[in-house]
Amino acid sequence: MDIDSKTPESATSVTEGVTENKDADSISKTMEQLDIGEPSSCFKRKPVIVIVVGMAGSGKTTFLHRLVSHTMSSKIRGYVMNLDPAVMTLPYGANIDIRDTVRYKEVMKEYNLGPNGGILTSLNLFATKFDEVIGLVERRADELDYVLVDTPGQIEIFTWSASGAIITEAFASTFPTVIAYVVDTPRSSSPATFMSNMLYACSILYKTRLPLVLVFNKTDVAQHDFALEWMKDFEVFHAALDSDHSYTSTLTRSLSLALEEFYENLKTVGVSAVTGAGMDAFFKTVEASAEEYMETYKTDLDKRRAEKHRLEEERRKENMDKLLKDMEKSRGETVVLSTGLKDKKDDKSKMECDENEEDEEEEDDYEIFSENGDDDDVIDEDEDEEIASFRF
Ligand SMILES: Nc1nc2c(ncn2[C@@H]2O[C@H](COP(=O)(O)OP(=O)(O)OP(=O)(O)O)[C@@H](O)[C@H]2O)c(=O)[nH]1
Ligand SMILES: [Mg+2]
Repeated sequence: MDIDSKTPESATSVTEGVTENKDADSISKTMEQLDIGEPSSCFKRKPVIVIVVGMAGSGKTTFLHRLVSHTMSSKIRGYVMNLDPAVMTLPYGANIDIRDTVRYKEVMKEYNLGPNGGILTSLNLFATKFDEVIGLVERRADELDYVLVDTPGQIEIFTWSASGAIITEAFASTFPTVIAYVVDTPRSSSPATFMSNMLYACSILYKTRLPLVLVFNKTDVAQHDFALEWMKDFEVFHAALDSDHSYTSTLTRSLSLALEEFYENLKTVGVSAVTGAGMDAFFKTVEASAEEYMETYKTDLDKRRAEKHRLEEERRKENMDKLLKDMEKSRGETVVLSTGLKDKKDDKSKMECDENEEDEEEEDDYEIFSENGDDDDVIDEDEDEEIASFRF
């Protein structure tokens, strides 16, 4: 499965979908092998990665289209990535499109999955190759200001899946990374919907630990001033809830108090993906967030990595000490290794092969294998076990 990278102009065609990892087990194995825990030795300040997330229909794709147009007209150097395998048509040309690598419908058929399972598995398959994507961006880093990333409509598929976490961390460990959380402003005008949206945004901040910009979209339909007021002054928010005395309303009131600190550190911007209003303000906010990333988040990320590295090192040392102690105890003693009959032939030839090689190297270090203690040449096929003994 190779990752296709294209110029935006040529990016509208979809090539044959390839899903080489046919076995679901191999997906999880490859995921484990994907190493994103190590500190990146070549962290770059540019490009800034902007991951666009938001509830289904909030306008992510339209917003991305608008961002692409804006970058082109303002001579900002952008690179566009689509991570939504289920989108039918894209209004912008993506440089990297998940649909060129994984065919969502075929994945659904092959693994017998529903639509959400299909999107998740497609993303998993793509995540296994994400080091290649990072490599592509790294090679172009000097020519780029921003990498704009569109995500699947079902927000939780990206924000709560292992592959979403892998992709986000892979970006964040190589470049300054900012999350743009798109809010459907007209649909958030009721306090309860607004609260659920804010709780989701908060959970994303909590999970990714990356700078988050709240993008109030569709301001051509409804201005976002009410939201800013609700965030600034909880009494105004409570007043909006006054007529409602249900349990949800009481809970919403309490939650608004709990979210005060979240609101305080949050950057917001009002935009309209349709009219193009607020684009300059958005890029300014992203720049400020990238600065914040370098000052706060990067340091935190490095600290977390260093701590993880230290713990791993400690555990490795502990295990090594244990092993050395065990070896001291068993020095000079003989242990018995037994294997099943089905491995007998292969093991025998492997042992002989190993023996020859080791004989050539250092004969004094250890003495090796004497099968069944005496007769090396005879192989008894009826035996249940073969026994080899060796000495430390
Ligand atoms: N009036 C108005 N409509 C918008 C705006 N942005 C998006 N829309 C409309 O909102 C609908 C959803 O837009 P999309 O861009 O597909 O939203 P999305 O978040 O990518 O959707 P999914 O990927 O399916 O979750 C479309 O009908 C858009 O035309 C906006 O700024 N103003
Ligand atoms: Mg979309």
